[in-house]
Amino acid sequence: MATITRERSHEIFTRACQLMPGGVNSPARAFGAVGGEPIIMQSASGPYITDVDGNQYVDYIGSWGPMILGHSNLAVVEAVQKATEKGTSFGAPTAAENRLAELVIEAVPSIEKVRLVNSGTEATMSAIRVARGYTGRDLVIKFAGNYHGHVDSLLVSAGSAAATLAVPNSPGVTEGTSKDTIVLPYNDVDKLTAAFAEYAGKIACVILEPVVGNMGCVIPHKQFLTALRDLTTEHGSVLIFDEVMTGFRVAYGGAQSLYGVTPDMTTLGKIVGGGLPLGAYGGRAEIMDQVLPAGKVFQAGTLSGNPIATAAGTATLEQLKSDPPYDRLEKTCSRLAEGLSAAAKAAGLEHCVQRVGSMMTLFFHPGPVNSWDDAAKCDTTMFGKFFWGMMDRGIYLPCSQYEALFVSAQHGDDEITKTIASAHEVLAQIVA
Ligand code: KE4
Repeated sequence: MATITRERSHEIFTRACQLMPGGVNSPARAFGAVGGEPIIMQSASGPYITDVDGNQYVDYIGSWGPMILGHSNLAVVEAVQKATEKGTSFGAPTAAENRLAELVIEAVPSIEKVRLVNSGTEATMSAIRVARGYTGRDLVIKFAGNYHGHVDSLLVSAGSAAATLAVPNSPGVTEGTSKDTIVLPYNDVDKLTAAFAEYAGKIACVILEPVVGNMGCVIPHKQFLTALRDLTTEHGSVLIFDEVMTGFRVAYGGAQSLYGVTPDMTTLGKIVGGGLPLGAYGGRAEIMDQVLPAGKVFQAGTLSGNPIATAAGTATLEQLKSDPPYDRLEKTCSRLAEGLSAAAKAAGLEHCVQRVGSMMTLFFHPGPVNSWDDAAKCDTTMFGKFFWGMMDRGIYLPCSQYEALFVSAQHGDDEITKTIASAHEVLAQIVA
């Protein structure tokens, strides 16, 4: 195996640490969970990403989800170029926003009206405010190991980077903000039922990842989704599916169309923006008509519905709609899941692989992983060794046991074969 050198990356990262906290603009990419330095990337195409030292990797992060079509998708690049030539931001309504809104409303069962914003965090923060405004209630239920962006009231036992940093409540989140948030175990119907009994009439909304990506890939039990829908309906609370990661990922209509459970509101991000800064939240018209200026719930944004971001999102959704990659992804990803499991089995390692469509996780835990309590027992040291062994063989996995990996429509047989072969080599070496 040729030795990979990363001098240029080290140089740039050293400088970055003098300029930006931890040298990064988001902790998830800081490699905190796997040790070592993050690698400075410079370009990406199809299933590949290339670092500043010229090393190429099969990319399973895909910008943490948006790149389902693969990097530098021609139609997306051309749409962005064309839009840019007309100007980059107007701060005025455009027909392009109508087009993206139509695609979202047509695709997502729960959405009758939608508001475009600039990130998944903005989408979830806004959806909670609207749910509180619509119900006149304060309390929010979320689930341990679920991450919904850096919303103050939800940074309580968040998953993703916060979970990795083992910081249940981020400094700076006040008691006042977190006192209205109830944190329950995912997939626990009894605890959910008990919470509704205890706080009857006070719960504004329940927000969850309908397939969790932020404690690794954790799959909802059917009875959990049914209980969520029944209890929120019975108690007049708003059910919010945070589909920032699962939207257009696990199915074109998201997890709600895959499982046939329709929430009252949905938040979107990542794929809906085609890799540019764009999020969205939507739901039943009677709820969304509470949003200013139709209603009184305030929410605003200078760059909301930005013409370049909407161009990238529209080009992405139009491709997913006209040539859905989901059957192909199902075949590619089941082969990858089986291959990773076979490699861990051959090395005699306790493990399980959990997958929904083209998002999956190899857990170093005997499984099943149904909640944060299970996920917290994973062998994260083993994951760190696995991560770097794969990295040095040109396979770029998510840099935490508590992140899902993503496969794009551009990942072909060669990439999957190389990944599985590398996993066999790396895990055999670790246990030798
Ligand atoms: P953004 O604000 O990062 O666009 O979206 C927040 C968010 C909301 N909901 C879910 C289910 C999410 O997964 C996310 C963001 N996901 C992380 C990765 N697990 C983004 C990576 C990062 O923070 O750098």
